[in-house]
Amino acid sequence: MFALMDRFLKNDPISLQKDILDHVEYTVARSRFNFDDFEAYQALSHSVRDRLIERWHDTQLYFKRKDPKRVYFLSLEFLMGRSLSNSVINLGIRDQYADALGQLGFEYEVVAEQEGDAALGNGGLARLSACQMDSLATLDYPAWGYGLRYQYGLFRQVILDGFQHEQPDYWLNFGNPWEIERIHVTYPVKFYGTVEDETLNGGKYKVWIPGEMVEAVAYDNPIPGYGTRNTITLRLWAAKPSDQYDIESYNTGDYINAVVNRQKAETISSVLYPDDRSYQGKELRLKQQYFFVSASVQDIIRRFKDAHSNFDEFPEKVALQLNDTHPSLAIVEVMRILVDEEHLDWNRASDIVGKIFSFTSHTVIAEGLEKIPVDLLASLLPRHLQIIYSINFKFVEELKKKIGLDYNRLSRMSIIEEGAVKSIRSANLSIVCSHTVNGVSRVHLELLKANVFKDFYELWPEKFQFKTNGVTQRRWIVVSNPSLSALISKWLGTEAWIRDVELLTGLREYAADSFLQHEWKMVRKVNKMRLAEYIEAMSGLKVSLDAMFDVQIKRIHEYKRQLLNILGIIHRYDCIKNMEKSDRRKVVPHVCIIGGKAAPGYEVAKKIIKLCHAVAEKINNDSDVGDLLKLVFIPDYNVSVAELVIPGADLSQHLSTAGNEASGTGSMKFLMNGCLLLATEDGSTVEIIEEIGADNMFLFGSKVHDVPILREKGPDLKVNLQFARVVRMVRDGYFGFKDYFKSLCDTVEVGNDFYLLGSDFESYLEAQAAADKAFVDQEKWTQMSILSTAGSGRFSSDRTIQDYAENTWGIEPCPCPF
Ligand code: DL6
Repeated sequence: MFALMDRFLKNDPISLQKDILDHVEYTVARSRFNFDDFEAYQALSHSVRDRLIERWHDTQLYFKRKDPKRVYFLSLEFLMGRSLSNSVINLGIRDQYADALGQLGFEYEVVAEQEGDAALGNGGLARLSACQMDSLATLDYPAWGYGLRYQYGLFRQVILDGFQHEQPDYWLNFGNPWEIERIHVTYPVKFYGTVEDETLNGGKYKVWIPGEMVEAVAYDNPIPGYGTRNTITLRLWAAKPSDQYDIESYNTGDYINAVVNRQKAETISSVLYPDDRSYQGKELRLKQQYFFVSASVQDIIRRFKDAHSNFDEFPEKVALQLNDTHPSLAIVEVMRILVDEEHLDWNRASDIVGKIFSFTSHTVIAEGLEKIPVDLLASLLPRHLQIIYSINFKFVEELKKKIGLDYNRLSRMSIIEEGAVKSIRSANLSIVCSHTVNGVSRVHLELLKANVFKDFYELWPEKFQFKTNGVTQRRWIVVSNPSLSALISKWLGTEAWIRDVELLTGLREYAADSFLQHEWKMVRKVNKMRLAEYIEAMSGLKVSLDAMFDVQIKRIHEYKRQLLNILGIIHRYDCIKNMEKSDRRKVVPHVCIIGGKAAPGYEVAKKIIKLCHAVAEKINNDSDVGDLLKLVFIPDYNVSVAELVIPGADLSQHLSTAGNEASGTGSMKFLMNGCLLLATEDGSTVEIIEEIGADNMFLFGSKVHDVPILREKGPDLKVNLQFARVVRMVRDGYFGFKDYFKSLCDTVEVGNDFYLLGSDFESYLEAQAAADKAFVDQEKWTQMSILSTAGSGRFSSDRTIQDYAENTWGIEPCPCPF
């Protein structure tokens, strides 16, 4: 045992210091007597990585020996953010590193700040994947994540004169110590070409002769669990030119062009598509999807074949999770490999496929569902199109037996959509070929059953489940809010809640305790100070710590209704301006903070950002209003900005029109941090109410079932006068840019107001007033804040993952014992 332990790197401050200095000298190639914060970060991260690698090897070796059933989580997006702080917390060596750095004359926090974000995703779905990886590792599940290693992550948002501009995020510019390139783990990925018939040993098979081939190279990112040695793998694929394929083109004599053409292969993994709600049918996007699933499926089958020879055992060893429809071609790729390459009979292959795939949808709107134009697929993946036709033919034949010749329904359920542009419906393919279809909250599942997937639900009710999303408390409390984390542990008398977050309910019994309340307020105040410093550094604006920090940070979307927030702020401003001076003493000061990116082609969202800046310009420069109201737009919102903003927020706003947010995970992060929520009854909020009670938050707005009725009424809806007044102020140019904002104002006029801002405005203002009233009573507010954290346990991704493991994937923990 000693010999085994002895081989591990040591974690005492002296060994860590030596290690950091060695990396300064031999990895970063700087003098150990002279290096800066960034070089310290590079050395530190390599030192941490060494420790990760030890655990990772052990875990992988153990998995190999035990050969448990594994889950493979396929996602086109992972929004990992920074890795350093998360890794040292999960490895349990943060304080030792802080000491070691301190003795070298560096401050841990300053060094950790040097790391850029890995932003390989857009928003909710992508950050969820990252949280779920953390939970999979922590709960010891034998899991792999698979995705794409984009060279350019989500664009950087730059604001010039209040307008959003996009700049590329070349996040790899300064190297990435958190990945390991596996030059020997490569797979060929084919595109284009033709399909031919082949006869082999008396059997007839299809052979795909590709027109182009690229190489997928693996980059492994070790993901450590907390309080366990288990360290799992997030394997991301990068595209490289294929050596095997085009020797011929070099022989044609045009060497330069041949080299340039080869480099084009790399464009497949070059850039993340920055739109999270609409699907554009672009060839590059389809190439990305197929590239990553093909490499992943080849890798999974190779691993299976290393230990097994009979594919009947495949479903006992493999569960494949489709994170939305983006990886749905994995279904077809598995079929292709089993039938064309492994020569399994079609029915046997399709039986295997039906047992291994599960699918989770993250969307509520039918228009957001992916459709692949048949022409595009025919040219890019000719064999896959044939396979989809065969799957569909068999499905429709079976369906006819069950529902008869109801052609409308048959055509709605078909995987192929006829019409001006004949297309493949990725969601239908995923539902037909998966054993389980999951929604991401209870409301979401109800919506899927009633609308988007109604026909399928009626056919296979047993397939449909929901797993309410969750976030990891390691990242969203322990890493981002260390003082709150320490306070919680102190009052609960244990750190066990970091793995077993339901223990947070233990805080309930102290919620009215004045000592806890005092300490809680102090922690929150320090977090507010940090945020205020950031705001000042970023915008020059000084904000009062006595004000309510009132935050809405998320992607900018009409359905998320940042516009409602801004119109509410205009109303507040208007009220203050028209108030007797003596009454102003009663006003609760607000610092309104908004942040988020708009998809580059989403004009309305970009106008909302501009309006936010125009309103801020007016309010922040109005000395008559002073500290009573400030509005700040935080540019380039990303994971690390969220880690700073969330702990400093008093109130957070979640304003989606009911029935439009599948779940929403931002609310869960705020809740964990003791921030009160002002929200509609949508997605996850409905379940948050069950945990903390409606009187512990500020609810407003139409309910899910009201929305279709209100939309139907449309033009006959009563105009709210306060709403009409604030829209008129924007329309009349009170904030400038009159012509530019005209079309934005049009979107909320009666008869046009699809997201029901006008109908919800009155109730929104009432919720705001209730929040203001509560804020005045700081004792009550603090109690509500403690109760929010205490009730947040259900919203941990640990709970979500355990539910998936037990009820969808059928996998068991496999803790590495050494
Ligand atoms: O499930 C994660 C997250 C939900 O919390 C949000 O409500 C939902 O809008 C988001 N969906 C996406 C869109 N992606 N697709 N497809 O990010 O998923």
